[in-house]
Amino acid sequence: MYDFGFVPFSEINITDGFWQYRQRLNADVSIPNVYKRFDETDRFKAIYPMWKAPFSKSHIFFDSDTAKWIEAAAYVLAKNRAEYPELERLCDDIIDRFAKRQAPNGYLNSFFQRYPLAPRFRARPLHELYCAGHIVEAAIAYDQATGKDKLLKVAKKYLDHIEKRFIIKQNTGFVTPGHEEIELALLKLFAYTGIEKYKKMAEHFVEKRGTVKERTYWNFNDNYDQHDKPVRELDSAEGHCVRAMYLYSAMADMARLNHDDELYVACERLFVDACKKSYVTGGIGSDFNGECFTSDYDLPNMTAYTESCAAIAFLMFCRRMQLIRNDIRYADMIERIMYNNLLSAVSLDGKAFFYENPLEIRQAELTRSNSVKKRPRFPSWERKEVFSCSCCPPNVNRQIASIADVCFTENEECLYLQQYISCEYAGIRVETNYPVDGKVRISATRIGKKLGIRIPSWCRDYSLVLNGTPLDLQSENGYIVFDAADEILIELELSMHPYYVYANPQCREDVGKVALMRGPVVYCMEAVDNGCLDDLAADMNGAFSECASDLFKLPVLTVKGCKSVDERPYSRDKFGFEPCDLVFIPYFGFANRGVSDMKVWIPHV
Ligand code: FUB
Ligand code: ZN
Repeated sequence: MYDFGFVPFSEINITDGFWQYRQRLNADVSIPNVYKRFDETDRFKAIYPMWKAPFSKSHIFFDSDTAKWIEAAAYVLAKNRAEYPELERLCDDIIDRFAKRQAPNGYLNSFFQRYPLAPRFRARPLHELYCAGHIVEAAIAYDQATGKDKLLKVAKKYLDHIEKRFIIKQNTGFVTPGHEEIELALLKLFAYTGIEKYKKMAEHFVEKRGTVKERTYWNFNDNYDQHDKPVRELDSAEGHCVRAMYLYSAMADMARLNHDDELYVACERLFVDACKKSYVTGGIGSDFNGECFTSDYDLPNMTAYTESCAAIAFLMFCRRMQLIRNDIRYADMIERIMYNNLLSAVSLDGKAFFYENPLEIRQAELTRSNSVKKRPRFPSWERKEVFSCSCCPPNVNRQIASIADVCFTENEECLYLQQYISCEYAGIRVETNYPVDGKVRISATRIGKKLGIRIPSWCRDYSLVLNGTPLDLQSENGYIVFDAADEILIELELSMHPYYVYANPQCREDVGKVALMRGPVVYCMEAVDNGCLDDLAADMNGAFSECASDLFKLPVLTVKGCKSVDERPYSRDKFGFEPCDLVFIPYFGFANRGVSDMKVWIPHV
């Protein structure tokens, strides 16, 4: 426990394969495109004082969008600085604006500074500390990538001001932020600088939470922003999902840094509960109202909220948990998120984003009621390049740019390979086309410790060859550990045969249905390939066939299924079906060929 080191993406070279392609698309298309959309929507002008850009729009969390964009760009620069001078120029320009905008006392928030009479740090729901946290994260990333510390100086000065107002003088209108984020950012800054003060500030914000009566939103319960009880007493994942997961991430970091069992146990409880509230795609947040968790196993498909930021935040929490204990559940959840909800958030051309990631689209639902007012609310069925609340696009950008953060964890005895991405790190070379196929070649050159490899929980069938000799080894708690004192070559093959998964019977909408998966990737059916989806069912004994797809970069699956051809609504006899072929595509690729009905969970015979 507690002895795992974080292996940052900056020390790992992604050399090939699925994620190299995704990272290129992110750096070459997505990040520049998000910049353009943010520029058009005044996010960068908003940093100027009013006299310089009098008609520009402004918003309480524009600064967080901008900071996340800088962070994403910095991650690209960290690996390929020479190739992206324009990204660096754009970052420098925005950073200069932030530096000029900062008040002499250190305060920095473009929205509040536009309105000199707007009271600062008076209203808990207004995201000032949330924006500050994102500026801190961006500052660390940019300093690390370029050695330029202008934003870091700005961030530190702002934190001095925050410390003075919230901790020393305590003259603010609230004690803890209405939207968590600054806590994990402070801990990151502590890790980066070693300056104890930042850890203390993080601990202050985390431990005070739920111990003082604070003004909250009039229309939400106190658990909406996790201040209904002290964090150590939290026993279920509640409220706004992004807020919750950012808080849990900070709690996990604190537990690790302080070897704090009580806090870890609270985090573990929250992890277990969040899993019961998570979709097969790794998405969380079943309800649009409050972007919140609901109850265990309440996972509606068409109205799933599953905000992209929430899945990313869940991944962030799991990544921190696996630094405390090498438990396969954390790595499994990371993998579930990274190949499903994370990737569905961005279009295959890299330009557009989903805020919500539904698991079913049925356009006829819109006309079920004659009354426009009574129609249920559905997520958008098309990705968009920008949103008025555009938190998700730069979050997706920064997560993809730093995806190699999830590859390894290590302690003194063992280096664990957690996710299969073609890469090199400290004497280890991983070569794979995963998840296109399941072959992984891992060579280790005297790494000076053991090497553990993860056998994902979805995998029931794998083969192993060590230095040319086939081995029949069972994984222990999901890992196989090798002595790597000498040079070793491991050839692992995970079976990529497609398989069906069932939902817990308490997932009411999925009773009698299955979802198709191949490796870690969830598949779905779209009407554009299958026609009307309502009368189709999976034949559990049917064969599968695969066809490579340049669009999805993963195979399209054709599965033997069946189609109901009976028009009667009911019958005393079982309904008959005719055999047919069902076409499945990777879930992350849905809605890339126009709006189409779509299903992840399908009935089966
Ligand atoms: O409030 C800031 C961000 O916008 C949240 O994290 C998202 O859920 C969205 O509400
Ligand atoms: Zn978001």
